[in-house]
Amino acid sequence: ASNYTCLGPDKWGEHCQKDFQSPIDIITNKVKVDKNLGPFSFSGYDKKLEWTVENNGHSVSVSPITNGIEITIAGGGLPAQFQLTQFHLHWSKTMNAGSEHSIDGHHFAMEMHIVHQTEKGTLGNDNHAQKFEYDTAVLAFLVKPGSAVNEGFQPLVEALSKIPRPEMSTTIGQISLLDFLPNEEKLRHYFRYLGSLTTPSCDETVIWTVFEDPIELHRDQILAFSYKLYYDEDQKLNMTDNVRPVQDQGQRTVYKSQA
Ligand code: SG4
Ligand code: ZN
Repeated sequence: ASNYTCLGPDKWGEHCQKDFQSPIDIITNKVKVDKNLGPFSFSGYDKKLEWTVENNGHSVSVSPITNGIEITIAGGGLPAQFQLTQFHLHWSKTMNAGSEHSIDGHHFAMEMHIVHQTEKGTLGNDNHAQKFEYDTAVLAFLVKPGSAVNEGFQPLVEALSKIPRPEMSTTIGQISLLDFLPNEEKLRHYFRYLGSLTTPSCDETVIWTVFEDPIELHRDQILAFSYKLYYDEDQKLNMTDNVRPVQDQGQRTVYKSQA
């Protein structure tokens, strides 16, 4: 992860040296099945929208232009409804190094993070008032290279050449998240643990969901991220390996939805 956010992850501040950090390696024979981890309800995931696509200097961030449409998730063992804010990706030129999470030590080509937010401290009622610090729910999808072009994802790939440098942005449309996510049956199978943002500030406020079933993109679709995007104004540093190394699981348990 050289040059990732100017200073490498080993030089990130003390907020990033705590005990509940992300990503982690998920060791499948240690996960615990949790009956409360039922299916998610997705709302607005099927809506064809325009999206703003921005090179923000460490990833490509894709935010919905919602015009009042709410895109939310609930269920899935989450304590509240969470609202979509953006999605972004992490990647490498190497097909087994671009994911942040790993499964039994195995990294994937990329990882997509669909980020959702809720308000802190809104949980429970008067009897059960609970201070709740986890205001972010990230749905993580591992990406593996396949032989077919993923047509649903292609508009995003084509937009990359318009935003080579930091702070550049463009729009794409009419696209829904379901155009490139696994089908709903497959979305029932996921891992769950509590952790952090994977970039500074590294806030320990994230309910992580890592889906078992990877998304398949063509190898060229994956490589486009490394070759079209740059970290710097001079277009000298390809944006690639924007991946934080795995962190200690510590005392945490990783749960799995019921099969
Ligand atoms: C990437 O740098 C995104 O571009 C950031 O999104 C994101 O920050 C950051 O990763 C950390 O998110 O799911 N990997 S992560 O833990 O979502 C936030 C923006 O800066 C706060 C919009
Ligand atoms: Zn991320």
